[in-house]
Amino acid sequence: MNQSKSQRLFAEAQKYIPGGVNSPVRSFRAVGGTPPFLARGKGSRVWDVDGNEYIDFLSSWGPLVLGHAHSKVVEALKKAAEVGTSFGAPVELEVELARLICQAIPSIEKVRLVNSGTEACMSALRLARAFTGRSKIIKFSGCYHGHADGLLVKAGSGAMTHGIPTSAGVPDSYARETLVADYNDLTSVEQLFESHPGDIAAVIVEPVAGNMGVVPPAEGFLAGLSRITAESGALLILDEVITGFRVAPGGAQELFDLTPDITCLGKIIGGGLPVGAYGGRAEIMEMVAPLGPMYQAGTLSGNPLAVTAGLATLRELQQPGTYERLEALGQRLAHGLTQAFKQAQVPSTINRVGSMLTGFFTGGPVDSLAGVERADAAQYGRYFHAMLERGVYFAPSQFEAAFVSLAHTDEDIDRTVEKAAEALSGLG
Ligand code: KE4
Repeated sequence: MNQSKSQRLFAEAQKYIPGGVNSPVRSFRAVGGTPPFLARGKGSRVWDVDGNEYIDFLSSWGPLVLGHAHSKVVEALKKAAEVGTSFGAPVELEVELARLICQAIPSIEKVRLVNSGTEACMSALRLARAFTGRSKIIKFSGCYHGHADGLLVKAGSGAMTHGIPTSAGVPDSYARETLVADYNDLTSVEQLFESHPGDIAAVIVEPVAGNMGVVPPAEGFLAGLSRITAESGALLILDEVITGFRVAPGGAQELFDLTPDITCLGKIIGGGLPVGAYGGRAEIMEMVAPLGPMYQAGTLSGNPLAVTAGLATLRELQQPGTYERLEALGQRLAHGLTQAFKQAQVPSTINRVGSMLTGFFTGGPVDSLAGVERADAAQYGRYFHAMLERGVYFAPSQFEAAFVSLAHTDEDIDRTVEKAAEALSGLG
């Protein structure tokens, strides 16, 4: 595969940008090789600067549920840009997007737009601490909620129940306020509540884990978190940055019949432009400045261009049949890949919820971080490159999700499965 222009650009990029990328996972460190510099996308396809074409399942890590350069999104953006890009003053579009989110997700009575999923989760945790007056939060190992200091934390050794930083520059004092439980393990949550009575402000969770690869919630896990938080006066925060408007019109909370106290959103609600959001019950959201004492702000929050792309995307998703189509495409891909792995006699587990899925290179079940860690990440890397060379772009890490969009066709899926069978047979 000719990558000469990408290789030249990657060398040039590394002169000016740390690692040559503006987000670490794009660097291909997890799978090796040179990341193709992409030049354009349309529908289910992307092309790199060397002219190589790919069926794209990275989907910009989730936002492009309509596919690339959807005509409705592009046309709306062109019109919006002609009347200005940002005002730093309220505009009608912000009200329309906020109303659409509140109508789609009943647990959200009021919502604040921000610029990223990180900002949404960071603000939600500050809000939970402001509302409860408590300082500790619980997150789950293997879940990711953006790069705010207090969330770059992993479980301390057995004896310690408080977290330790996973990143340089995060003070131990910040990490100590974060407790880490095991995903799909309610006992680990109950133990933390027992060891920190009355001090836990919130539990934040990906209702379908996407950041260790896709790990669905075990039966009763999410309902158990609702019960435990309600009984203890802590808040339940669902991080639906990936699952919001992805797995159902009302997100994972509709799929699993949950009523969280706060929901974080991102990705799809921006349609490929920078939008995040956090929202919840009115009595909680009324803590947020300028109404209440919890401060949060942003120059470009609710930016007219970003909101335009988000509105165009969500309105398209409201067409009848879209979620049935996403489910059918996701099922077709998971089924085909399962057959391909079986035929090649490669141990695998395909985890899927709707149009988000991961093929783990390990026998199943993969229902916890321990299960994920059994996966052969090196073999995944070889498979990833074998697929890239065959014109299929999956996530450049075993521990991420692949996304199907409404732009993918049955032919795209069948071609992908055919290429997977070829790639797997040659893995050795
Ligand atoms: P952003 O700040 O990247 O917009 O959102 C952070 C975030 C929050 N919550 C969840 C569940 C997320 O998945 C993310 C971001 N996801 C990663 C990859 N899964 C984005 C890719 C990247 O970091 O470049």
